[in-house]
Amino acid sequence: MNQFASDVLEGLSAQPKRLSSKYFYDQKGDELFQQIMALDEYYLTRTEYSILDQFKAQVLDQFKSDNKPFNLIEFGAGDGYKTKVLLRHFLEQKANFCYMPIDISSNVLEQLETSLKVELPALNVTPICNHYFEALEELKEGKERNVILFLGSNIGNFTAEQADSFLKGLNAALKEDDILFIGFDLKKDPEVILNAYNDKQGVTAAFNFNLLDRINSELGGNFNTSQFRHYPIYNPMTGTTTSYLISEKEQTVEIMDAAIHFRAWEPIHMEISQKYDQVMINEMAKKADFEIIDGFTDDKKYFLSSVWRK
Ligand code: AVI
Repeated sequence: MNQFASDVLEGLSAQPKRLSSKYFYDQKGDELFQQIMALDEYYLTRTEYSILDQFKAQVLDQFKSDNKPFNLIEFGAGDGYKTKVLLRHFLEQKANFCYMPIDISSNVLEQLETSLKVELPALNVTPICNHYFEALEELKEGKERNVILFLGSNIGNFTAEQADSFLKGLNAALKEDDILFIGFDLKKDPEVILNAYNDKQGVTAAFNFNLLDRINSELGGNFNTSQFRHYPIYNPMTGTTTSYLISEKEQTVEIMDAAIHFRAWEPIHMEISQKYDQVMINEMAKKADFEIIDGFTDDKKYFLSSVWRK
C-alpha cells in the first residue's frame, strides 16, 4: 500500500475523522489553488505580492549583506508568481545569487524552469528535486549564505507542534548567519478571514471536494461528494481557520477493502490555516533559535513578511 492509501485509511478510521491537506495538490488541486489565489476573497497572495513589490530593495539589502553571494532557496515555489518580483529586481541590481527552487515534484520544477528561461533568461537557476531538509544538508557545506524563502503563509497549514518542529529542523540544517524569509497571514477581522476560505463561487469547496475525488480515482473509493458539505470556521481565540467536510446523512463509503461509516453530520477535518500576531511569531522564532531582524507589512496589516537570521 502506498503512503497516500495508508494515510487516508488511517485518517478516516480515526475519531474524529481527518484527511491531510498535503494531499490536496494533485494536478486538479494545483489548478484549483491557482484559481483560489485569484479570488477577490483570497487576499493572501495579492497582499504578499504587494509587500514584496513595495519592499524588494530592503529585502535585497537584508539578503546580500556586504554584497556576499547567496543561494536563494525556495520551499514550495509553485509557479513563482510572487518570487519573480524579487528575482527581477535582484537581477536589475546585479545581485550575486543563484535561485534554487526545491520541490518533490519534478513536474512543478520543470514548468517553473521553463517559464523562468523565457521571462528571466539571465537568471542563474538550479532546481533541486528533493525533500526540503535533505536538499539543505547538501548546501550546508558551501560558503555562500543560504536564504530560505517560505512564502504564502504555508507555515499556517502545519499544526503548532508541526510548525515548531519544522522550524527547529530548518534551523539545524542552516549555517550561522543564514536567513529565513517567511510569510505569515495575520489575525484580522474574522469575517475577512472566513470569507477567504468560504468564497461565493465555491472554488475553495471544490478544492476540498477534490481530495474525495482523488480518493475515488486513485484508491477506488466511492465517495458521493454531493452528500458532503464544505464548512470552514475561524476561531478568533486561537487564530485557527479549520475546514471540514461534513456528511449530510448516515452513509458508508468503501475505499479499497475498507468500509468507512459516517454518522449523520459527522465531519472530516481537512485543513487548518493558522493566523498569527507578532507575539506568536516572536515566540516561534525564539523556540527555534532564530533572531528576527526585520519585517514588512501592508497598509492594512493583513500579512507579514518576516526576516529571521540563524
Ligand atoms: C497554501 N496555503 C497557505 C493555503 C491557505 O491559505 O491555507 C491553502 C488554502 N486552503 C484553502 N484555501 C487556500
